[in-house]
Amino acid sequence: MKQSTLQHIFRLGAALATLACTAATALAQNVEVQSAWIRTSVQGQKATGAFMTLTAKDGSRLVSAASPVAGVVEVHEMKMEGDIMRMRALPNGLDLPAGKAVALQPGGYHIMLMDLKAALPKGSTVPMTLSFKDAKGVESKLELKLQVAVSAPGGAAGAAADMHKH
Ligand SMILES: [Cu+2]
Repeated sequence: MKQSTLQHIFRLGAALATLACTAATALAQNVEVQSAWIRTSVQGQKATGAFMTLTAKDGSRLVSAASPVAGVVEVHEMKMEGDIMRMRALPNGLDLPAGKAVALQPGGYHIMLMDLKAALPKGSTVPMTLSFKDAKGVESKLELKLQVAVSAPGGAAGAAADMHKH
């Protein structure tokens, strides 16, 4: 009897530790962002793209993005339809399987910024908020500062492309 009570306490302790751990993860961010950048735009240009590699430890979904520099921000995919490269907004967001690096890069998934309010000069930074939803429907946000660049910094796009070879 005494033994089983002890076990019970141990189990409860373990359950509490798990809970505490989950909460810490949510606060510390489940999703890691690497090689983030946004393409430069000139005065009068209405749209540009933001690119990065996202890795969700526990699996998640990028459901939306927002930035003060653009009136509309959407998560897009780009793919060939016949000879034509087309892009479209992902209606359910971008799936981030647990532990898998998902590359957003020119020619593939990207974050589309439209209705740009000003030119984005090279070397400046752009704030962006990413919104994620995990498998349980719990939402979390991530604030980023994206480097404005002409192309992917440090050959990061090449590395990301290698990871996606099948
Ligand atoms: Cu697009």
